Amino acid sequence: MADFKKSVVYQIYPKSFNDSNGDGLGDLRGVIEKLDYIKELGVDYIWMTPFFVSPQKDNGYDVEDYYNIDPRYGTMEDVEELSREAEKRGIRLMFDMVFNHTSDRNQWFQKALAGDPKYKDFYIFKKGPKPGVPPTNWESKFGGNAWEYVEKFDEYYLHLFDVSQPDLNWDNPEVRKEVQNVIKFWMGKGIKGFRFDVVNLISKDKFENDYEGDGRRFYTDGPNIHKYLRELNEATFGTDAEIITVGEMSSTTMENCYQYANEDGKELSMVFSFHHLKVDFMGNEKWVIVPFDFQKLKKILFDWQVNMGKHHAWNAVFWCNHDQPRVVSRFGNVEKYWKESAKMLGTVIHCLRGTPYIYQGEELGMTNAGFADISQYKDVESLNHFRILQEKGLTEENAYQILQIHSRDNSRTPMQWNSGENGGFTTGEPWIEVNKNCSYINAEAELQDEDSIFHYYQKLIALRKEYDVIAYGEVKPLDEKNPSVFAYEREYQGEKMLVICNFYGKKVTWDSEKELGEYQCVLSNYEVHNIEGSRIWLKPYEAVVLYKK
Ligand code: TEU
Repeated sequence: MADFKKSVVYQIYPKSFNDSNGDGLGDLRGVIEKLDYIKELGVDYIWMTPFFVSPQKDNGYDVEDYYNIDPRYGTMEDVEELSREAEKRGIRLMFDMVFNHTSDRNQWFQKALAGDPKYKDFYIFKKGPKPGVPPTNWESKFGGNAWEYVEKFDEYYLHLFDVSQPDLNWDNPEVRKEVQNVIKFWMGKGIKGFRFDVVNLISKDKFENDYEGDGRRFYTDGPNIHKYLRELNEATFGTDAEIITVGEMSSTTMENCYQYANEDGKELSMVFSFHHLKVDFMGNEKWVIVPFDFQKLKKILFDWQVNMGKHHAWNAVFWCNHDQPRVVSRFGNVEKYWKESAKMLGTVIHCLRGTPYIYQGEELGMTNAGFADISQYKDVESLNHFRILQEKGLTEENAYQILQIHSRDNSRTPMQWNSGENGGFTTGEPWIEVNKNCSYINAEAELQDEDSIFHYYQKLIALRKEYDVIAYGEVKPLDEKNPSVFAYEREYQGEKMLVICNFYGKKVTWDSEKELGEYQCVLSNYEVHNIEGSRIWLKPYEAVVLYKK
């Protein structure tokens, strides 16, 4: 069985990774060219975000054809070569399956719109209560009402995301069969990992107005969700013990995740949850500026760590992905302690209980784009909210300030390979601007520097392989209320690990309940440590990993 507890996953957003043909868009051959770089880092899996045929309204999360490759990314031969070349380097691929919705260009939806009843039932069409009023007041995750009117039927279809992403009707067994066929097809190509996009939204409950929220309580972790996941598991990936799976769980609960990612293996191997990344939101509202709440961050991460452990369920652990701002800009300090804080943040995540995910460029300490002109933004969610914020009365300047912090484009700027033109990403015109700081934040420079963030991530990954306590140990939060220190203990069969991290730029002393001299320091972002007895003097953003057997 694939030991996903000892594994680390590297996420590639192909559009922004490496362009092999100079058209300004990253592609599959570009990924093949960089496999040695990824191998050097030491990861086990590459999660590839969608590169299937798509009109690219949501950069591939709007799938037109699940069985073919978008020519902008390459060909089926390229996928096969990528898989072979990765395998040679001991790396496996994880493909991204978007099954909550399709693109409106998908032939199923086209047939539905043409009036074919079989395919109309693949989607969620409903009448409104009266003319001009949609079936419910639910909000789309990308802004606006979640229903689109189709005059021909005098009905609306549901789209929890963009209007071009109609939701599939999972209550229809034929939809579930079609989805199974897609997975079987990719299993047939030897793919050993799958990520399921917003998969906890597939079982919709009552179609009622939500007067307290945006509707999510009616479609999140819905009534048949566990049944549908078990069925999918049994019919497809569950037949191959080598396959690992991860479900993206939007606004989920821990109780549901105990089942989604239980070690009994009946549903998925692990889950992404996002509560710890809403600590700079106001409730569920992302389009505001509030400082991040460190106490909340710790509380959420520790609650999940401890409880998922108790219930024998497994987390994916992560700070970054293609929907999140860059973590060093978000929780670190780019101006003064860029390197120290990037390494500290990596330490906090990689020593936790769970499978760590690294998003391309995180291992270099890449930072937010900070775009200041709307023409630089490409993301559908950002473009919608730029308009919506101003409709709500905010000034253009305020709207920019919010986008600069929260836009998904912050993480979608091209990978910074070197200090040359376009950071070495393309010889053409990049589809989205390259961050100017590629002059000093880039892979070439970091590969040459022993003290770089890249080499630190390499050590974090190696540490997980070397010490069973990281992969299999229990987690005990330490000094939970401390205003600046993030500390925890791991324990497994007599092995102990202490992870002590200063989350801020001020020096701080930290007192342990243990004699620290008995431990050996196995990793830190500083060379010298100040430890005496049970006390440690932490420098700005210092992280230390101590070990004892
Ligand atoms: O993301 C789901 C998701 O919940 C986020 O898009 C989130 O709603 C948004 O960032 C809130 O601000 C997945 C994919 O990761 C994302 O890229 C897709 O756009 C989305 O699903 C639709 O497929």
